Amino acid sequence: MPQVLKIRSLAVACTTLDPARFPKSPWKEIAVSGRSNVGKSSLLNTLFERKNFARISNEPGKTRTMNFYAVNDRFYLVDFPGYGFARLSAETRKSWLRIIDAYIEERPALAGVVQLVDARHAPSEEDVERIGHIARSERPFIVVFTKADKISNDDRFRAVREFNASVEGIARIAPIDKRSVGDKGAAGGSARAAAPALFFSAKTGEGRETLWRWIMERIL
Ligand SMILES: Nc1nc2c(ncn2[C@@H]2O[C@H](COP(=O)(O)OP(=O)(O)O)[C@@H](O)[C@H]2O)c(=O)[nH]1
Ligand SMILES: [Mg+2]
Repeated sequence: MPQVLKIRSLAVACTTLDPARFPKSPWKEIAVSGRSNVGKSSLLNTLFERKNFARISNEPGKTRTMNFYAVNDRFYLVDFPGYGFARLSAETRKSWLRIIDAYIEERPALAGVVQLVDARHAPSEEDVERIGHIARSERPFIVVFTKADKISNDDRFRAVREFNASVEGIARIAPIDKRSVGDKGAAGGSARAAAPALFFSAKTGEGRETLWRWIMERIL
């Protein structure tokens, strides 16, 4: 099993929404998707062990481009614009989604998608829409419940249950590390088809190693 990644080099390779300017290198890419304020920048900084590499902000909607982060001169983590930001015009939102959806469907280098949802809340309509699109694309994906330090263990059962209820018929998840949620958290029956999920905290570092492991398996 791949080991947790040691970050030797980290660079912003490209920030753009123009597909013509996406990197031309043959490196694989892992995309990170989630609504504004879900904790995407905090998660990236935790993965990178940097205080403020990806920008953390209380003002949602800051990330307006796709940011390609070159890791160890070997692969890219691709930071999508956060969605669900009310102040965005319908026009802007539509054009973002067109670009992101095309990227998910067509980008040869894309090796997996990390979809973030807030552990405290049921997925939003837009979360469900995004997850549906990712699932239909048949890309490997993982669901990461963010801000896990803010919920109790019992609430983890609820989060997984509620998530699966919200995406029923579209996708299904089962926690990777059953120890963190107990056996009840894992879907029984046709568990083979379930996408992996994990709980993550930028505060405690929970989930960091498991997420790196999943990423490394995709890019090897
Ligand atoms: N308690 C806690 N707060 C978090 C965590 N991750 C993010 N936050 C807070 O949630 C807010 C939004 O985080 P940010 O990373 O900027 O979200 P983004 O808009 O998705 O990039 C900030 O106030 C963060 O401090 C976490 O794991 N635990
Ligand atoms: Mg951000």
